[in-house]
Amino acid sequence: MSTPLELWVEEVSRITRPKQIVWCDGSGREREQMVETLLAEGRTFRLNEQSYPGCILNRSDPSDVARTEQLTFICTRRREDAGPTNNWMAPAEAKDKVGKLFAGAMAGRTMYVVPYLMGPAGSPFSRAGVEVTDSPYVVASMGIMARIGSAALDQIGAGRDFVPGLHSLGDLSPDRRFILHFPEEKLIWSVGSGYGGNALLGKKCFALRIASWMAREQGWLAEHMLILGLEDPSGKITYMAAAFPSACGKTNLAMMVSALESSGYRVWTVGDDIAWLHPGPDGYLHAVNPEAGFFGVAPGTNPQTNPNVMQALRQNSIFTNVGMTPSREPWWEGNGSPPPAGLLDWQGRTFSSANGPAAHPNSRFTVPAGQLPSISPHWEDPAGVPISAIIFGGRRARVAPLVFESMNWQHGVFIAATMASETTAAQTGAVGVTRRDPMAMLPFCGYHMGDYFRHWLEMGRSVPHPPKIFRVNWFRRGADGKFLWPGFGENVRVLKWILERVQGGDHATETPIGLVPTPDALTLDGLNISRGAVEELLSVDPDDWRREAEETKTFFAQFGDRLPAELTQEHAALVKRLGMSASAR
Ligand code: OXD
Ligand code: MN
Repeated sequence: MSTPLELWVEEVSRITRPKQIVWCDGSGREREQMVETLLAEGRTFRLNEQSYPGCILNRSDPSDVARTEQLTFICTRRREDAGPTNNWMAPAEAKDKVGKLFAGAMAGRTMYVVPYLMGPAGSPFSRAGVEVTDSPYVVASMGIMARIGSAALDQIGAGRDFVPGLHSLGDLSPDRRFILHFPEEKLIWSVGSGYGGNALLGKKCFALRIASWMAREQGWLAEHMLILGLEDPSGKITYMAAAFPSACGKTNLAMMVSALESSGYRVWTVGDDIAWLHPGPDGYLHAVNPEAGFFGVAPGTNPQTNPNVMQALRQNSIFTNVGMTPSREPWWEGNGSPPPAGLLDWQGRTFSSANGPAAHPNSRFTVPAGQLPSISPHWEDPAGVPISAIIFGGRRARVAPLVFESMNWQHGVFIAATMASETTAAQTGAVGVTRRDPMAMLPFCGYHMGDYFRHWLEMGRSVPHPPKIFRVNWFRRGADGKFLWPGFGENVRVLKWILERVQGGDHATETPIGLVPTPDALTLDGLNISRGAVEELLSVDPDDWRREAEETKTFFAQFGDRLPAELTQEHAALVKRLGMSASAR
């Protein structure tokens, strides 16, 4: 008798009509076959076998280079369950409309069946998915980003406990591109894009949008967060999770070489993009990284900003939409070396600045996590790591201080729900526009954001030792327009203050928005920064925050009666602390 998985694959192949079906096992031989197929297609190249062994470079279709939020839908029976921040389509309409695009879409192509596990093998927190795709690039990338083959099949067995995901490149036209999520039946459909976040269905589609829905049903959290361990001079490691919008430095923060390493502070990487947080038997939230690789933004990555990943990406990695040097090495803006003569840009043209940058601003590296020098010995711990602090951060040129701490969990949920950030090239659309991005989950929450806030409030009440909640901003600029804070490895100085707060240290001043470090609380030895800059970084301007409070009120209004009363109370309390007049409210 056929298993539910076999039946689904059969059903899908009846619709898409591929010339053949290949079940993937994640072996080295299979990877080699994928590379050979990609090379034959002409948009992929092997890189220098001496300096980048096992690495390839892929050039995507120029119209398919980033997540397309406007083409991403949550398909719930009731529109209000998707909420005002998601695009919505009724499931029947979606299946009818997009089903037509899948009909015969794989004719003449191979259909790959990729069983994958999100999370460490043997962990009660891990979940299985199966992606059916006609893209060998997706198979090769999934082989890095997830655990594919037997690890997943062993978990699925003859059962139906897996998230099916159907993906086809279609004709790659943005006019026929849809990324659809059916959270009620835990199903994903994606057509018309081969780009990572649209096409590697284990990542944003499953591990965030579908998983956030599952997490609410089952009492856990699926979040757009890195996970790191901060080792202190006693050798103790304290784990923190941090949410930042796309392309705001999660990868660099998670992999940081600490500026305070000589005094015993060291950072260990558990994950760089997604955290699944479950209440553990010890009363702490425990985090696992569901992924097995890093899909990071290349431009700006160099031996100073991220030496660990620069080492990791020298083998078995995939580079997408970067430039290529005459010696077949990958090249991107801000990699620490000047563009060599004969450089090809991301579209394969001889590089000329008149055509724009050599590497697309959202070009990426895809690297196996186990290759990272800073990878934590616990990154695949089936029990996850206990989280003591959650950090939320955005990219704000003004207003938000370098760091502040919430007064308690409820206030923490409020400061996370009201965070804003300037947009980046990770999504199609204007760059640099400030938008509210609650918990950095605006593009990834698979249900009504008001219900999501409520779930967060409930999670804090249900765990005996909820993490302390902080907000950071590495991107504040001075009057001269320059960044006030050096960032990167120096960010450990902020993590150290957070660690001290977790350990009960009292170097904090109360302000209307939360607790800010006292001027001498940050360890700044060896850093060339003026006292004035530090004061500016930590300053809280009530006028700015009054404007923030007004904007937040408008932002919250869209959630109607699904906005938890606790957040309205927090807003009112902030307004009071800021001493706003009734008319300004
Ligand atoms: C990502 C993103 O690729 O957030 O991680 O866009
Ligand atoms: Mn991300």
